[in-house]
Amino acid sequence: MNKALLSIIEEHEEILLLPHVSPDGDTLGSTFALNAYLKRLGKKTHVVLNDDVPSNLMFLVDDHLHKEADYDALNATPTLVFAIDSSDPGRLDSRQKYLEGRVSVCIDHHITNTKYCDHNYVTPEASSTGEVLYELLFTDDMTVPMEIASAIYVAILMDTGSFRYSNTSSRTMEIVARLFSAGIDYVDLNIAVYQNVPIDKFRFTNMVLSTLELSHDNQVGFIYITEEMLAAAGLSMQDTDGIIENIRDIASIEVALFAREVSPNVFKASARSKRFYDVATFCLDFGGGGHVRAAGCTIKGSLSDVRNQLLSAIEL
Ligand SMILES: [Mn+2]
Repeated sequence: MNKALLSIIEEHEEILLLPHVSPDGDTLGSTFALNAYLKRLGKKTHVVLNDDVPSNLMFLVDDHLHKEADYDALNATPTLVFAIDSSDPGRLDSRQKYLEGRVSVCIDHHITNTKYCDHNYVTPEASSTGEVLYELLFTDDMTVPMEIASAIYVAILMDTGSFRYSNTSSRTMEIVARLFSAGIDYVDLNIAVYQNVPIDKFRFTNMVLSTLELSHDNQVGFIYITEEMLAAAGLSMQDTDGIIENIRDIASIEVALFAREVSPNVFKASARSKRFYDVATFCLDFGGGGHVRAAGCTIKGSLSDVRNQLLSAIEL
């Protein structure tokens, strides 16, 4: 355990944890791993999140999770707040209000992290926030409690694309070995995370993939979803997470782009690259950010405006 972090935790009895908007496996796995750890120390904890948790990650969640309005009605009095896997306060939406007047700690691995908390544990070399958290809480001679090991495994698994991406290091695999030694049921976890797609989401995914447009000598693939398409399918934006990865799987593709309409004429664009293209810089030019191989931004305009802006900004 990191001594500086432990001494911060020791000074507080009631603690708030904040995962980022559009929660993924890393932010949720890391949040609930830390939540379990804090509970073991006898702390009173709360997790506040406005967005829905994806159905395949619901198993990570416990009854400490609240929506902002429900949590506010509790009149809880935490004095310490953790921001998890969130590079800037915007990733916490309206919940960034909880940083005010409390001791704040950020645990993250985004190179774009703005160090907006009182204490910032940010390791850009780490594959995931799960990996950063492991290094903060444990040493390799310690046995990691099973429920914590399972949650950290999911965090690392999902942010490394199942250990396929270049952020996977020998240290990542050493940590995973420690998690295996803790006795986690990794087959069960892999099935829960990946082989657990509801049939309506599967059919919807195929519909979104059918919007594929190739450009730049077939090296760029663009897909989209409008609010109308989503409403017709009766699904939420959360159900579109991960669809973009299918585009990157195409042999000729270097850059995959996915424009999602989050409100009328406002699109959230996700970008993924395979070998060399820096999508973090690409998205930064649109006011967004992220990692070199996975980044995002928000663009206003009609679908065709947004498509044109994205495709004309790419030089390959
Ligand atoms: Mn992450």
